[in-house]
Amino acid sequence: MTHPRSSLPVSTSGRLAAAALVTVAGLLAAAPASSAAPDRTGAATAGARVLAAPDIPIGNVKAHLTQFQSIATANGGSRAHGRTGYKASVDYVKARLDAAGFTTTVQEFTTSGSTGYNLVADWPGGDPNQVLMAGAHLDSVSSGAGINDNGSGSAAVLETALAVSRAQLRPARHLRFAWWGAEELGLVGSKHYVNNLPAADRARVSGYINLDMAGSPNPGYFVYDDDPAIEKVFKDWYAGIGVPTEIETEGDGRSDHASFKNAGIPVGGLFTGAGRTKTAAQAAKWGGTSGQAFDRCYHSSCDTTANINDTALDRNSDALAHAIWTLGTAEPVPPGESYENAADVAVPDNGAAVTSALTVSGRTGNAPAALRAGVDIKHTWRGDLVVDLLAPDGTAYRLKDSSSSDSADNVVATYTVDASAEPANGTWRLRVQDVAAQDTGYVDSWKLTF
Ligand code: DTR
Ligand code: CA
Ligand code: ZN
Ligand code: ZN
Repeated sequence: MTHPRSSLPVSTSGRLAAAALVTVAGLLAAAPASSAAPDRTGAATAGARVLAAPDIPIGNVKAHLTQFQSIATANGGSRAHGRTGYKASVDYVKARLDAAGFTTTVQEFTTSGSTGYNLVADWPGGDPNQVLMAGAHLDSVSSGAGINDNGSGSAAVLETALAVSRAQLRPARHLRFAWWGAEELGLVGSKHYVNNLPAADRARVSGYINLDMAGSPNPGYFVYDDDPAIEKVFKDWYAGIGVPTEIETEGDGRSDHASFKNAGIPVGGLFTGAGRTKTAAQAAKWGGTSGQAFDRCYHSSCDTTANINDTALDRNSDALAHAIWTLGTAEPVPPGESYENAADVAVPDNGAAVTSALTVSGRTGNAPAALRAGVDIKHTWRGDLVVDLLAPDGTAYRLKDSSSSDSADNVVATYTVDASAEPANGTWRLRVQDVAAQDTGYVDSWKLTF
């Protein structure tokens, strides 16, 4: 399919000044949103440059669950607030984070006559005025080990934090991870944290991501419908692996993200379902058993390491890492970032079309509505030539038509194309065909400027 050219070529007399080529490792700041409200999430906007997240090894995540199970077994069967099993859980997570280079803080509070503990871990570096947080409640109910609720979320957040350390990530934003106490008593730990965070520090939190029940045995894939930018990062990630998601509708007020939302902080999160029943339509798209609860062991003694769907937990762990890397490292792309191919490609006289390829990577979102295609084709009687830009999916954008009257030499021009329907990343091609006998030439170079 060929799109009509979106605008006349803006011919240039000389070659464009070659814009600096930026490698994948290069990070460039994200253009702040132009909306009235500050873009506190600083979400990756179209054209922002981010680093790709690593895979989170599900084996590592499950090893944390095994630890939580052992802790519960050794401490009277639960990891509930006020029980020794909860503090032992805090000590386990803290020890892993200290060994990985995090700055950890244990915040104490009292509720229901017992001391509670929040664990907060800061990854050194990043903009202290843009703090991206991810958290999970670490406590269980008193009836069981709480492996899905919420060892799953705690383990996913822990392993993502450890992946940040393994990568020695240097994100644009400051990363902070947290494990909350006494969520089951009414979001007590996270409320305590937010209420005791000075207002200036609260304003520095650009987003909070919550995982509570991330590995339900009969899983659904629910994304919190709160902050649009965080929601989009998760929905796009799941769409990328071909897994449909639903909006989490029962979540409002039901977990620790509510403590942050009530303070005006953008929130998001993931959930695989609790005691509600999976419908037939949901089973059709997600698998599992319709008419059965997403987690039959919700708040029960059978919420053990046997009560986990590995695929769901793996996906949510990877999705969380993707969100942390995407939202944490997104930096703006200065105007004029270009990708160039200067290899000569001969254009056969009155013959088959030839192409020259450019690979774009490390960008997020779609190409801009004003993507600039600069071409330099050496060819006598340029009227012989038809020139198209091919998007990674093969969609053709006509840049230049042939002309029986254009006898001038060479095509040195910059065309502006509305490529906003095309993902930025991928292999773009310039396609050139000589459609009239006599006169020959070659593609000297071409570039795309985002
Ligand atoms: N309140 C959480 C479990 C829970 C139930 N519904 C939602 C929705 C979104 C997140 C969590 C939940 C608990 O029992 O810990
Ligand atoms: Ca994984
Ligand atoms: Zn619970
Ligand atoms: Zn929970």
